[in-house]
Amino acid sequence: MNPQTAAIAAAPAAFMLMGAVGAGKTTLFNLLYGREENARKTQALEFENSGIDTPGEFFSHPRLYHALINTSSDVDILVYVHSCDNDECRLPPGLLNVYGDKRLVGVITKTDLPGCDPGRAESVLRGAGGFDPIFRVSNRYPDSIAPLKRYLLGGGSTEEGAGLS
Ligand SMILES: Nc1nc2c(ncn2[C@@H]2O[C@H](COP(=O)(O)OP(=O)(O)O)[C@@H](O)[C@H]2O)c(=O)[nH]1
Ligand SMILES: [Mg+2]
Repeated sequence: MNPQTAAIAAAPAAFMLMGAVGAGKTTLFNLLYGREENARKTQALEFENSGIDTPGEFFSHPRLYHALINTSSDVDILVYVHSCDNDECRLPPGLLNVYGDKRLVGVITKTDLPGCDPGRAESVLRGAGGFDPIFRVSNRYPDSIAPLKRYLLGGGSTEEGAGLS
């Protein structure tokens, strides 16, 4: 384990954002930590306190699955980020089975898009894995991420998240 991952793993409840390119992971990550910068294309693992942002390529290219799976071994919560306009959820095979003790959280982003049907997106996620709770957010409306932020950074209460799913 490298020093950065060791620091992450030592945090109370470390989490990792994962999902396809363009799902809104980095925008969400920046909002969670109050970072001002615009999301640029994520080229490598990005660490911030107890969180890790990952490049979408890690999620989508079989050649890179191992990088995602290795990193996920160091965290407590796997956060799958899914854009509301995406009707497909292809999780890297085996990702969710490698470590049985993880919390699996779903986040549906871009709920501001016209035509977004969050209920439908949620059933896509439920069909793909045991994500619970599932949060609905729009990164365009930072207030909408408050329950997720409390869940990930504020002690891990599920009450708010469960109310939204
Ligand atoms: N409408 C809308 N656009 C978003 C939202 N979240 C992110 N985006 C946009 O989607 C694009 C990809 O976002 P990014 O955070 O880089 O995705 P990543 O590849 O998963 O890290 C950017 O142009 C963002 O501005 C959202 O909630 N609503
Ligand atoms: Mg990114």
